[in-house]
Amino acid sequence: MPFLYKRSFRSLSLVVIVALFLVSCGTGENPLSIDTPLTTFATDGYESSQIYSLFQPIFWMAIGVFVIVEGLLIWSVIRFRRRPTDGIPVQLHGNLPIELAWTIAPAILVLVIAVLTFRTQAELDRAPQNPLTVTVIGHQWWWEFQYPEGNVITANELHIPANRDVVLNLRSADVIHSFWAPRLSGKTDLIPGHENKLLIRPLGEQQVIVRGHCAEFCGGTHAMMAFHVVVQPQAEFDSWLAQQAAAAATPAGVAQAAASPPATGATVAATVTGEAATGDEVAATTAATVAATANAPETTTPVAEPTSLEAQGYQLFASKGCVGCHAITGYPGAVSRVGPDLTHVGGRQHIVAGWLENTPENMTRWLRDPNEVKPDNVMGTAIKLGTLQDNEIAALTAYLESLK
Ligand code: HEC
Ligand SMILES: [Cu+2]
Repeated sequence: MPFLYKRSFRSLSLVVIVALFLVSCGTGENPLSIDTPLTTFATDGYESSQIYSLFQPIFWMAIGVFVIVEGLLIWSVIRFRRRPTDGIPVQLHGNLPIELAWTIAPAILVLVIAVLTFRTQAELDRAPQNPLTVTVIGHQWWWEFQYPEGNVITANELHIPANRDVVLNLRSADVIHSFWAPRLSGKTDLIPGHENKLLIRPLGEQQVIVRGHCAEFCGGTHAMMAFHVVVQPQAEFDSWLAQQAAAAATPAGVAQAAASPPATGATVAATVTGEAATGDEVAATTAATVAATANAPETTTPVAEPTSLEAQGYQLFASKGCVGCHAITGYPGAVSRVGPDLTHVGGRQHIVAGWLENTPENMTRWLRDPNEVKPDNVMGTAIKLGTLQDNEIAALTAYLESLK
């Protein structure tokens, strides 16, 4: 029976492989697939178009090599196949013309590829003209963007002007990440303790939003470390930057006493603005936050009751320990850089590192149970299913969504 057994095993594995393939092609829940595809074949930037025009000749040369080599192979197999009347074929050793040909032809091809590649590399390494500088800090598993020009810090949504050189200073707060927005440029690593630079120049007149993703495995939820790049005409970019530089509005109805909420955990978390939080700080803050959240006594809530949902959310932002990890400019005590800056979170199109569209439903889902959305994430160490009650989630959502 071993023969029969082998055959049925083989057809079974074939069925399994085909089924796995079909499942993998299926409709996995990936909200990002509705966006512009993450592709190098459509270019929205000078660098990506340079890389694409290097790819094209190399691709066609490779196709030529493939067709010639496989064609000769198939032709020889058929033409020189052994017939029943054939005896032992002529025994050869070496053929100088053929050996010269298959040494020199590839050498010429490799030389051509090298020249084209060096030309493209020189173009990618060109000196920037009047660049905008943005510092990009990779965190497990989200992106921080700092604009020294406008004194602005934001997260997961990089805004840059079109038709202008942009220099990205790439840093990491923890492990190695890689910045990859293929429609704009190739990828470059973010390495702890070292600053890499990436020059990009988006092209076009209209606003475009392109996707990006971390392209270096960086731990548990690397697969959900996405971002978006919003390319805008310079004037629109300028007004965006000015708007981001403004402090967050304090909701109407916040009682006078709440204007200076208790700085829960913020003392531990207070990191120098502009510096990335280190892993140790994250741990320290997490501990502090958990402690602060646990023993935040009722007395820390202000005397007067806040009148609106936003105002309640404003207050909960301190009393629930959010200030231990998040900065909001204009919110007393909210200066920590462990998590994304939330000063204008309501104006972002996505939350949770490009993963969820920024809707009240998704914000609610995130605050109810961060671990359900994104396993292993740092916020999930402090905020778990049940940490926040439904009415608290509603208030926090209203407050955060009001921060345009
Ligand atoms: C232990 C630190 C910590 C605490 C406490 C914390 N967060 Fe977070 N938060 C994070 C981190 C880290 C992220 C990024 C998660 C990711 O995408 O991997 C995040 C993400 C977010 C985001 C999404 C931001 C964006 O643009 O993607 C929101 C909104 C948010 N937190 C709100 C809150 C609120 C409200 C609280 C209080 C109830 C809170 N957080 C408490 C660390 C924390
Ligand atoms: Cu990463």
